[in-house]
Amino acid sequence: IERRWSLSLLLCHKQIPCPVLYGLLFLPIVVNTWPWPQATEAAWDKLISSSSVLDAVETGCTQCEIDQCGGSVGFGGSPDENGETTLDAMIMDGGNMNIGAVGCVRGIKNAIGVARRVLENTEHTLLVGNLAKDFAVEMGFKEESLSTNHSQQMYNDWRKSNCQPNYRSNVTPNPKTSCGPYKPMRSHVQAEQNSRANLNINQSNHDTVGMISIDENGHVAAGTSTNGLNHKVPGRVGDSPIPGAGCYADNTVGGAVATGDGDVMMRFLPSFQVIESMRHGVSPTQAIEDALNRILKYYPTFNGALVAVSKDGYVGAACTGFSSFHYCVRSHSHQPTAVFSVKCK
Ligand code: SD4
Repeated sequence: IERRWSLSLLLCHKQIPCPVLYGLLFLPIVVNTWPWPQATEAAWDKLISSSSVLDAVETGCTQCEIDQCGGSVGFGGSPDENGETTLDAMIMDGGNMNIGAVGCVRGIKNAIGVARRVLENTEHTLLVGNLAKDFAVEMGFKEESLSTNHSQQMYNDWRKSNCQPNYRSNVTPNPKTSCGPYKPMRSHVQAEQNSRANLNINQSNHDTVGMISIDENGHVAAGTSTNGLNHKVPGRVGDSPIPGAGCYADNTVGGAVATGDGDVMMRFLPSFQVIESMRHGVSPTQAIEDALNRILKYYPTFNGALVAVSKDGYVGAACTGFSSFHYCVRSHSHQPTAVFSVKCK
């Protein structure tokens, strides 16, 4: 992709402004986090058949929810402290800056579908928990258990290992050795800044599908779907349904999506930062590196990755804390879907 960028720079000519040329070369395009090309292909097929970037993102993320991509998208993954799987998802229209999102939704498999209904059928942005489920049922989605034998087994194993690791701090009994129920400690002890390093958060236990789709006219949509973090505290909502954290889209700039330690990322809104840097002319890769560096100043052991696409279809990615990060690109010049890899800092 970097090579194509330089090539197209060479081809730019006074009579053909560069953005138009890049657009001709790269658009339409679908990009997503992690090596899940079946989701990319599903989104691409939808984009070509419907010309709708929102339909493409919804279809691609739905494919991952069905396939339980990486075990961390869709039903049957990341059981919380009670053994329940809950889902976060968001979809954003970069043409009108409309967003639909659901957080900690229970009992509905197609979280991105419900997010789309929040976008299309309400004036709201984010619905959560049981009441998001009620909304989904009202919209025609089926209520069903999100647990599987596998998620039940993960939960049983975690209980057997004294509920380790977990996300509690400053509680009694000691969360590093005991299961709950917990109560707050009387005297508050400042948690170590890098204590998240002990939580075993890594590539294998948290991957979000984040997807960006841009049509040939430069209409941008972005979306996310995830079941969050293993053994999260019940009620936890991650970065994925938070605008500017999990994803962001703006037709005048492009799209960005994030994956990684969402509790940290949602404190920084990295997807928003990336779009704003790109708005000022920074390349997608540099914009992502800047956003990750800002987080690393406060959380040196943080892990996360972003992939971003400019409105002309120029793709960049960067990551930290994992060994490498893979992402998928589908366009007329990447068929079938190409899986790219970047080494992390
Ligand atoms: C979260 N960011 O809920 C999500 C999970 C994830 O890779 O994996 N991201 O924190």
